[in-house]
Amino acid sequence: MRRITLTRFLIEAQRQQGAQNNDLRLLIEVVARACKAISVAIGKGSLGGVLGEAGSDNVQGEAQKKLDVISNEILLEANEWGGHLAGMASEEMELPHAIPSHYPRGEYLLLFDPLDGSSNIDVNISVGTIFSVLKCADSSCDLHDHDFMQKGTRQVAAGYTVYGPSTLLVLTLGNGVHCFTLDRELGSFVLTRENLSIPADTREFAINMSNQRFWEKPMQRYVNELVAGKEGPRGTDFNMRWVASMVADVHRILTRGGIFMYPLDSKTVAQGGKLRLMYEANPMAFIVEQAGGAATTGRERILDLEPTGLHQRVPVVLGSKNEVERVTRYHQEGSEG
Ligand code: FDP
Repeated sequence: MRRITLTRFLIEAQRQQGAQNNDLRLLIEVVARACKAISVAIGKGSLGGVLGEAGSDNVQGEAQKKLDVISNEILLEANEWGGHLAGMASEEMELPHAIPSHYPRGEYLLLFDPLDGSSNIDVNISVGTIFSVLKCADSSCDLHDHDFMQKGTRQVAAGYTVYGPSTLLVLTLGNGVHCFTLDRELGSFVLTRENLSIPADTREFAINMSNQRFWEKPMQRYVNELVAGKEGPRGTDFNMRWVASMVADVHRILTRGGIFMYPLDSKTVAQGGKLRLMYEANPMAFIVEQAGGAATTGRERILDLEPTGLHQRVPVVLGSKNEVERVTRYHQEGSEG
């Protein structure tokens, strides 16, 4: 079997596009290398002394796990010195992280959620890293939040890793979505699925049902119809899955279809939703659209949102196109009625 490593894949993609962007290739390789180190730390579990609380809160006021802090540091350290970045921003840091002045600066911006689903880490359930790559309009001056606050359509690359039974890297450079599996013995990511495609129809949905009473009416209507199954207006039974790690739930959707929803609810409405736009919703929306799916807030396309804050939160509805369109239609009908 022909083994295509991530490096070979990136070089060949670069050649096909006729572009010589070595910095973008270096960036993706460095992120992938950092994710290998995170995968090793997670894999050690209790033996590595990495489980449990760090004893601090992040910018969102959420308790940080030791592995949140470790993963953040691994990504920062790996990406600082290569000369490919103008700066980084992370869920775990209130302010952007500038490249130290003794290193060269490049034209890219890297945003990441270093350990998504971290409430699952202590129970040995899949977690992941999500990242988004943008270009910096002006890499010569000091970085501010607004340098990162670009629409999702301006992403040049996005990806996530899943640290599960195997470690996977799912990547888009704006030309389809491709999946690499970490060969743990050789330490390299190997292409295992090309051009992932999300079926337009599905009978599987993912949502935290315990929030049902807090949702808006259009979401109540949509989920009630799914739960009513064969006897309801949809005339068919639906199945539900909720891992509570966005990376794992989204990866299932990229593998076999489905719809993932973290809608607006009365508990999170004041902050705009639960999930973060810049390093969760935008990269996942880019990936999902590149695989033929759709991603909205229930009202608007996620990639078209004009960011209002580096750590902004938004409602998220993504996955199989026909279901996402139905949810969005119910919201539009709801606001008309
Ligand atoms: P976590 O807080 O554990 O990092 O990013 C937020 C997130 O996980 C998503 O990965 C996940 O889909 C969601 O929150 C889980 O939310 P619930 O706790 O409401 O189930």
